[in-house]
Amino acid sequence: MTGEALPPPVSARPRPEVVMHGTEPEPAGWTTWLTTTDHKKIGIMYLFATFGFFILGGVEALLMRLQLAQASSTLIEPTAYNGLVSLHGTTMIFLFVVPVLAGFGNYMLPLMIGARDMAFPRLNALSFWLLLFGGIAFYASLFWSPPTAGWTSYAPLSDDAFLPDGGIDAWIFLIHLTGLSSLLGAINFVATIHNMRAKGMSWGRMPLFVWSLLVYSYLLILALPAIAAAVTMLLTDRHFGTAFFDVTGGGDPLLWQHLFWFFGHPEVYIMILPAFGMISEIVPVFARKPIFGYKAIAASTAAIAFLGLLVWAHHMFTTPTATVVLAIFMISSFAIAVPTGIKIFNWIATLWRGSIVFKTPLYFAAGFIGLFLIGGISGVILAVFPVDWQLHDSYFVVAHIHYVLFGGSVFGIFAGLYYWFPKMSGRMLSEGLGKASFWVMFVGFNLTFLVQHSAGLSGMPRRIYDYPEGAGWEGFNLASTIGSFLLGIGVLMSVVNVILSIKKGKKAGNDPWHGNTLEWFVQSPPPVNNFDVVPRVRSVEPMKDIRREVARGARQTAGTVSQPVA
Ligand code: HEM
Ligand SMILES: [Cu+2]
Repeated sequence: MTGEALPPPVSARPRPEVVMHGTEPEPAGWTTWLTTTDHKKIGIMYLFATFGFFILGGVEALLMRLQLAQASSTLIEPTAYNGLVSLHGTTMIFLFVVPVLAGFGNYMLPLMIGARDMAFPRLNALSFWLLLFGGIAFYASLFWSPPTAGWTSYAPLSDDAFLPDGGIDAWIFLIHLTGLSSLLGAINFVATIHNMRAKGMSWGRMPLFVWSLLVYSYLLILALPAIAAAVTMLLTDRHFGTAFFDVTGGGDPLLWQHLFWFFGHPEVYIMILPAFGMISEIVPVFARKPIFGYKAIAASTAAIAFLGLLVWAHHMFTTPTATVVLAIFMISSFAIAVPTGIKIFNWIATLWRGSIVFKTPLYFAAGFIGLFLIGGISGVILAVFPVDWQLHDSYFVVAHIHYVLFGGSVFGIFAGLYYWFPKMSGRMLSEGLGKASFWVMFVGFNLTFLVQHSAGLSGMPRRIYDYPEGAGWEGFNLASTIGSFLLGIGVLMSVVNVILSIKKGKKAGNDPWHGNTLEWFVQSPPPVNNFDVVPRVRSVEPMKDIRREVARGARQTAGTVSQPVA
């Protein structure tokens, strides 16, 4: 060491502190996980359970891709393929993307708004257990007969006249249980955000991830009743003699499609808005600049949600519908591109001329922006109803959903994972392995799904287990299957990264990224009560204020600060 004087310790300044006496010691052991109402433990359980389902859904996808690698393949039976499509789509949506976002929300929300827990901690635990039991009930059907009507379970195929076995019933059970889980979780998020923000955190100072969670929650509350009603009607059609969807009894299968998509389209925004929120947190931190257009991003989140409730029939362009109605749904779908474009513009403007710090969370965030943009553009193309007449139920649609759901939501989720893992575990994920995982995923993803646009344009229908030689689809499918395994390897590299880093990773400290929001104020991992002292919020970037204040007080450059440790 040279002879330079040590800077005065940060804790030298007296700070007000709440000191508690006679608190119960924290219980330990695995049973605490079963009985916990701590939002952080519940969040961790959400993350582990949903990533488990992600792996299952991924294995199902790879099995389908193996079958489709070559024409006239006989690897997988047709009914088994139908089961795989249905399990895969349902798992990815209801057991992975929607609940994994709830998992991040659970963990981060109270920390980001300066609260000590969610508004209803026990209800929060119930949400998690309902989700887990929904997943278990659904997968139990594998021992009898899995559902085979796709993730949309269209009537009349899903009615008892065509699929009398229990698979559809297991699917209905899953929708009920996970739906209740999401609904209770959403009510909890809304109550927490409305009532439990730190002093000074007005609506205009709320982190953008929190804004997105609020809108996600309202959308769930508005959309879930439609599908809950639909699956209940399907249940009574199947078992109790009603005929809501049965033409022979005076019902109408189109009613299913309306109810399903009145839920289903908002569901895609439920799956993407919180990912948008994560990107809006990550991009400014790694661009070392304030977010460009905070208000526009928050407002566009609400605008997308509102418009998202008005476009459901763009999934029904091929049903008999008056042209004027088709035109209305086409135009309302186009309109969503405006607030979405605003967000993309603002993220790019935030990066523009920033002093960019190239870390893995930013890689995934940048990947997200590019891939989601492609998915958004193919979405606008499909919203032109005469184009949809041509491309409906083709691989073009499969490419589109995967660009928005995987390239969008899942890349966003990985960005969030790399960004917040240090807070949750106290350890850094390996940057080398993280970046390698990103590149393998990025290349694998595009190889898998870019060519599917072409397969769809040359006529390959979706949900087929087999295709003839000479249809001209062999090259696309082989490339896609190779890509999917690359993608699988890329995902696995991140899984390995988590396993290696959770115990052995580099110590993270409280604020490894120099974050803007309050979660970086507490220790990593945070103590049970989160905050001994809740800081007063004076701007959208309270941590920047705190660092500046400490630097001023201690007359030194801003270092990592923390709440006082007892
Ligand atoms: C390893 C990555 C993945 C691969 C290789 C993959 C592959 C596939 C394949 C082969 C299909 C069947 C297409 C058809 O026959 O119509 C499919 C359908 C689907 N996938 Fe994926 N997928 C992956 C990840 C995801 C993710 C992350 C999501 C959602 C977040 C997702 C959502 C869906 C949905 C909703 C369907 C439609 C299911 C249905 O038609 O009922 N996939 N995927
Ligand atoms: Cu839609």
